[in-house]
Amino acid sequence: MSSKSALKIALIYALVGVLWILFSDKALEWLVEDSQQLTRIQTYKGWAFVLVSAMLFYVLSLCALRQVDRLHQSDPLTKLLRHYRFQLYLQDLLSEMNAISGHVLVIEIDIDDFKHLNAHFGYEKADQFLQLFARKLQEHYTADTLIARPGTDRFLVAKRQVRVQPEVLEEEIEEVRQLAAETAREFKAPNTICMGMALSPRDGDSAGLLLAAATTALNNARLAGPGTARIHNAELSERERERQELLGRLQETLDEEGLSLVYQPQFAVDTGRISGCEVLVRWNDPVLGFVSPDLFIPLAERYRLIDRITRFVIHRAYQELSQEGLLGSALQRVSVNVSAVEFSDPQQMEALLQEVRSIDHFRDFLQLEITETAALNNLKGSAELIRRLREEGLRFSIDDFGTGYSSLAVFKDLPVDEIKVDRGFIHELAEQSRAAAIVEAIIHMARSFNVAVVAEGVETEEQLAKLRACGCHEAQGFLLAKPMKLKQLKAFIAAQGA
Ligand code: G
Ligand code: G
Ligand code: MN
Repeated sequence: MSSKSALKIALIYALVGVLWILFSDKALEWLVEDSQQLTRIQTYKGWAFVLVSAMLFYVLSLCALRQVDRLHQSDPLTKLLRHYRFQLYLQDLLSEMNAISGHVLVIEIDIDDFKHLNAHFGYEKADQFLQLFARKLQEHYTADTLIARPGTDRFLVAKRQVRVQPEVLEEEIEEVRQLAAETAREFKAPNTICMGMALSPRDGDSAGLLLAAATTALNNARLAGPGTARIHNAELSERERERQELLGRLQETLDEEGLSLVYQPQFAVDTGRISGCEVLVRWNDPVLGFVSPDLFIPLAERYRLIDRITRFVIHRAYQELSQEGLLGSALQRVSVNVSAVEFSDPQQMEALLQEVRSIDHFRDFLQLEITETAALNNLKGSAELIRRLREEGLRFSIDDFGTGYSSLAVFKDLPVDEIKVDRGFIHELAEQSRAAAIVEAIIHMARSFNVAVVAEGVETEEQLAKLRACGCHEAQGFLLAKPMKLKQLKAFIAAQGA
């Protein structure tokens, strides 16, 4: 950039000089005939040249320096790039990546309802919000990612993109969304963000085109409502649109309390009697039909609806089971799944605890199930949280035990009541002697720590026999009972008692 400017100045100077030399003497000779006068005027001409070139230098260097100034200006609030510089750098990045057939991803971000943030918190606090979000963006991306704040509550990101599959781009969206959510959480503000994404060269191979595509995508996202994101390419954003539709439907269903529950009994291996049950949520939508929890649970986790689901499940399970008189008699223990997202968020766990306190009678029977990876993620935090929840009278179970990298830490550091041996081990129990040895060792260890063991996903008599031989306490699986509705559960329990 600077060498180009310098060259331009030198060329203009050289051109003016050459023209001067070529034409000024000729003009003088033509105008002035007296040679003495000519010599005197020649001297003035020399002075005039110095004056003109000085002025020329002044003008040219002023222009060049102004450009440099503009380039080096960053946003004083966030220290991010200004729009102008961002666009120049983006063009450089594009030239570089176009040359090697690479991709550049541009994300344009708009903070939803920033006006409200300003009005509610005041400008100073709102500024701090922007600063924090900017810092999170900077920390999140590598140093060669371009990040700008082109407007009050607008941000721009441009980066080299190696993998361009839809899932990868969606992950990008998700990560930025997470940064915004963290920022909002720290400020206890409800704000979300909208995002528009564009990818070169598909959506544009110049800075101008690519930015325009990102802005179009952002505008589409904003039309769809707060918290949404759009990828410029129509086919890709179709998936995002479908997901938003599903999310909207899920929200409505939650408002109408339209989800339902099924219960899967768990059995004592030695007596074959029901020892408890796991509650599983179901979504049977009048329009969409059956929607698998594997689809909507991750969606709910992502859009912060999961705590509402958990509270619903706890409440409804208590209602249903106590209404049928099953609590305390046939069922001594009811397990409810708590997602990793909730477990790692103190606010959500506090809300969950409130819910549990409000139905005091349920506490003696309720057991929370969290996956092993969630529990081990932050071992110290988990241990404290579990201890606290147990003080409140809740029991704790570790789901999918054995799938993490440091399962033994569960025994060493977590005060849990129960582990559920992952169905992967149970599945191989009959064919694989190593799996059997591992399960046996787990059961031994659990016994010595006074932790109950449930084998999950028991599907064959052979597996059950092996578990019995290993001294496993309890089993759950299709062989013994599938997840069932309340009425069936009642009948099942009645038949067992008979
Ligand atoms: O049968 P099943 O398809 O229900 O469950 C699929 C997945 O969804 C399992 O991993 C299960 O743990 C999870 N799941 C089912 N019900 C709930 C629930 O109420 N809360 C949470 N967080 N996960 C659930
Ligand atoms: O542990 P988690 O909450 O992920 O387990 C609940 C899931 O396990 C539900 O989807 C339930 O339908 C499923 N499930 C229950 N019993 C069995 C079984 O015997 N085999 C398999 N494959 N899945 C089971
Ligand atoms: Mn479970």
